[in-house]
Amino acid sequence: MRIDVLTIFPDLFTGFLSTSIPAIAIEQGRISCHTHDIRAYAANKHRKVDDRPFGGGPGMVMMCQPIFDAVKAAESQDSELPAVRVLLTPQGERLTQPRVEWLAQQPRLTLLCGHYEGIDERVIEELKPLEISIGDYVLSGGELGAMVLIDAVARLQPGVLGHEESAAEDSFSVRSTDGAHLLDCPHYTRPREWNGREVPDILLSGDHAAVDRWRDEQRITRTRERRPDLLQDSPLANPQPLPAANTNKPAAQVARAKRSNASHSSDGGLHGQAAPEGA
Ligand code: 9D3
Repeated sequence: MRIDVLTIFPDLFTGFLSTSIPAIAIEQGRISCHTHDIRAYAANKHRKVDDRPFGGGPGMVMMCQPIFDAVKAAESQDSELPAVRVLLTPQGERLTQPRVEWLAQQPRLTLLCGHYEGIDERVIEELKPLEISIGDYVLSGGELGAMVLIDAVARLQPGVLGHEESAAEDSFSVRSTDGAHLLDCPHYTRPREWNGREVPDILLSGDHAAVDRWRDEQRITRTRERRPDLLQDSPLANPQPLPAANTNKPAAQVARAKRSNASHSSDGGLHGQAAPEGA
């Protein structure tokens, strides 16, 4: 997959693209990533890419011409590869894992990062990008959104994750037998006791089937407590009896096992921190 990023802050991408999963995907040749400085396409000699909004109001608006020319210049490279254009914008469709999976299968992405108050609507109409938001909070520009998207698609390219190849096929989380997305179970490593806290006995039992049942139960109860929206129509939303989840055996016998850690808080995983008003 080829990715072109159009931004007025190309430097933001250098550390990101040379680190961790994106760097591995690039080194393996699974993706290539090319940043383009929109400012380099400004037709005026002051390299101005924004102007005051018609109709008045605060802030500046990104001009059509530099953006359009930057997209055309980027896509004229390797032009046999058809590009899916993506505009990162708070007005966009919320990015979800099914959308990430679709994007990860495209041969080429052109990611357009806005800044300032926004982009002149006419160049959006002309380029017809898919408009994507990464969540309901205010960023100062689209660059972090582009990095989120690149990271999410890079790790889905075949061979990028050294382990658990199934992660590339499935989803952002484990799925129960009825298809509901579940949050992950808690994880532990050495030492067996730390700061007076012990690893749950079941994980030290050597009984792999019992461990699998315990992890399923943890996934289900955590999802109920923290993200009930993920269960919406699933029978797992019903607290009892616990379905057998990914096994054919009842999870009930381990459901009330001793809990020596704080993974069953009733505050939505906030660890005692109250959510701000209106959250
Ligand atoms: C406070 C400014 N807002 C006035 C109502 C509008 C606004 C303009 C530009 C808000 C944010 C931005 C810049 N954000 C992005 O370009 C962006 C973004 C985001 O802010 N949140 C979530 N996802 C994304 S993707 C791109």
